[in-house]
Amino acid sequence: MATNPQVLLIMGSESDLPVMQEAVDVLCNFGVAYEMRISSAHRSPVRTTALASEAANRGIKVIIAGAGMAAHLAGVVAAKTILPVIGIPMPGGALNGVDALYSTVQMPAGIPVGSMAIGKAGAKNAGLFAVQILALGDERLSSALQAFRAEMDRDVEQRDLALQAS
Ligand code: RP5
Repeated sequence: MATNPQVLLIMGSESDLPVMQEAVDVLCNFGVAYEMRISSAHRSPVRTTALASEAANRGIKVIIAGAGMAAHLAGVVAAKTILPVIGIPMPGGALNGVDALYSTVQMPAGIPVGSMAIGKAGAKNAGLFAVQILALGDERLSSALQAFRAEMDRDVEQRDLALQAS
């Protein structure tokens, strides 16, 4: 477990780990210290609310919450902290993540959750969005994000050049 984590990732179940790993990989690539926990809004509600309400005092700056099905985790976490909470709707279940998307994105007014897309793309963007928030006060992260964007741009150009040459 990292000392002085800046990002707290919470997932509702261990079954969410393969998707959450995408967010972790981004944080690792940008050298952002994180802590990852399993805690469910319905199976372990007391632990979940404690994790959320204690996060700011522990130096956490951003929380990423991933859950599937009737995904109330991000909303419950957001209700217990004023830190920005980024939600990742998990795929799976009978509706393959559409239920989790609606549950995460359709927060009633007053308690915002920044919802990402369903699944791995959403998890990757959650990691990037957390880095962007941290970059507001961190020149190193700001420069690293600029370099990341430039690299994506170069990659698209190279793929296009290869296509034209084929
Ligand atoms: C949610 O229910 C979890 O976030 C997970 O996405 C989904 C299924 O959980 P398991 O039954 O696999 O533990 O709470």
